Amino acid sequence: MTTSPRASSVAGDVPGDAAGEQDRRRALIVGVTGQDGSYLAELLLAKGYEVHGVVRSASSYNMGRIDHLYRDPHEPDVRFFLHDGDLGDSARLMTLLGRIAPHEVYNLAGQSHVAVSFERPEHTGDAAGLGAVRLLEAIRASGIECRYYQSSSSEMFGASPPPQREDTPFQPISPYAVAKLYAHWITRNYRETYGMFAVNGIAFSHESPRRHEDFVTRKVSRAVARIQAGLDDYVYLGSLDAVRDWGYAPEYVEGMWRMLQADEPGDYVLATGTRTSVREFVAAAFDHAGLDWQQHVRFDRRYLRPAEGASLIGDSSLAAERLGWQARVHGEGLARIMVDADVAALRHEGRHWIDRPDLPAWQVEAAW
Ligand code: GDR
Repeated sequence: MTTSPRASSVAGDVPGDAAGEQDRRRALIVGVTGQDGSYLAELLLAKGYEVHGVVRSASSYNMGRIDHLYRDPHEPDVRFFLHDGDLGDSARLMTLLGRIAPHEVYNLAGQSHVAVSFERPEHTGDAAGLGAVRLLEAIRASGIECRYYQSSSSEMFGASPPPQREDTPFQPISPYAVAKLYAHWITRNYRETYGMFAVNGIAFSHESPRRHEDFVTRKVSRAVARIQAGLDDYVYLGSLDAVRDWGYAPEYVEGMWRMLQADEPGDYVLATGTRTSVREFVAAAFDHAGLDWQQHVRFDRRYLRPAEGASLIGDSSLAAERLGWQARVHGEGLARIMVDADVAALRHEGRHWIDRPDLPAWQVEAAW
């Protein structure tokens, strides 16, 4: 079912004020239609929250990942609401904050594709960088007492050698990473200057069957399913030598939530601590489907990046110690989960939210 944001919001954009609802915790997720936003919405709803998502106005809305959370607003106990808005519209952010009065705000929005950021550096800076200060300033100006989560990225470490921790120097090497670094520091600045409970989760790559196929893990798992089904013969990739620390997105949104439950605000690395090269991920994914990857993978230089940094491998011992957070799924286990999901999706045929190859990742990943 495809819903319009307005259709799932109650009149006036605000939930009712019946007894009990006053005490319920409210969260605002900017970027609710993306991979992380959808998992976080599920997590918070399961914890009893009232969840408000900001959805970017568009001629066609991208609701695939959250359709299953939709309930008709006339049904009793609806706790999931969607609102038009985006990180480019400060006035709208102020209005939403004033109406919803959230206890927690999660900024998961913004152009999130590293390669795209070389093509669209200005847009990336506006969305991933300035978007954060618009939201922080809206919170400050509205005087709402809430906790703020900023989705920082391991890409900020860039050329710094692994393992990367909270105190590892940042050496960004892409417009995306530079934009994220601005958002990271402005979040710290608001924490230190205004005493806001504002935190950065420095998340290493986290993947799932909900990943857009413009990212390499999903591109590979989807290709494996299609090749196994006889629909394709090859997948075209760039660097197989790149090394990432790949974790499982549902575990990472739990880490985000834990950061906002801590006694003190702080910045934390979220990572598995394990290294997997693109080649190893590819081999594991094909192997799981009984295929030899070397027969099906072709090189295409269009997928090479102008700059490829050091290996990104995180050390999240601070999050383990202070938040009790630890990643369990990584690398090859992740490849198996993603291949299984794509094989099942293909077998069940029906239209799957995943199947929007017509939309670029920057449009699908999040509402900014
Ligand atoms: P990444 O994700 O840059 O780690 O950013 P991506 O999956 O795009 O690239 C991972 C590595 O794979 C190499 N690669 C390819 N990448 C893509 N997309 N397509 C290909 O065909 C291909 N072939 C090889 C890349 O060069 C790269 O080294 C992700 C995003 O989610 C960011 O938003 C987030 O901040 C970081 O992870 C942490």
